[in-house]
Amino acid sequence: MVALARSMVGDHPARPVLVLSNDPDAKGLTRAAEMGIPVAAVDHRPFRGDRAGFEAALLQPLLAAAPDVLCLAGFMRILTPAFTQRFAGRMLNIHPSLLPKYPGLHTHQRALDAGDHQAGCTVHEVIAALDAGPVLGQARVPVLPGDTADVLAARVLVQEHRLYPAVLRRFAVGDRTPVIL
Ligand code: NHR
Repeated sequence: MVALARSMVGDHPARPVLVLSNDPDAKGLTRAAEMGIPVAAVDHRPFRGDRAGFEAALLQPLLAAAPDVLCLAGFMRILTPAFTQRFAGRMLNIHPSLLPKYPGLHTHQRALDAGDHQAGCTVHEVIAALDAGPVLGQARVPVLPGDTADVLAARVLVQEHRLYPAVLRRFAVGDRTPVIL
């Protein structure tokens, strides 16, 4: 999120209008506020079993900020089809695997367990089906001997911080040509 926000300066076609979290204690909210970006939080916990209610609450700050593009970054709540439809074609996510490998959770451990020699991250459009939308970019890293999930995750994260800004810069001007790093 900070890498995205920092990238939106100078001749960049986009500017951040809101950082919205489902965790009121997320460090990213403080970081964003320090950068002068409006922030909001909607705690998902009181909405247990009521995804529609949670999303209705998310919509209030979202509609007020009126973003053209939504970027999920570490957002861990599965979104309903009604929500993904509403923002169809303008919501992105970065996922820590080389999709279509390893949609969902625990991607690094799954790559290690499979004996993969490469891992990485993918920016994709968010559709109702989880981690299945059109791919807008990928970055690869080697899997090295002795890697743990945490060590591999840290190596992938460095690439996430390069890839997501590169994809957003294109996407913001309507260019969906995949970015390959
Ligand atoms: N929603 C839709 N409809 N489609 C996608 O592609 C989505 C999405 C919501 C989030 C991010 C994704 C990731 O990059 C994302 C993509 C959360 C889960 C999950 O299982 C899965 C994938 C992603 C995010 N969430 C559990 C849930 O019940 C909660 C897990 C937890 O809290 O640890 O929402 O990884």
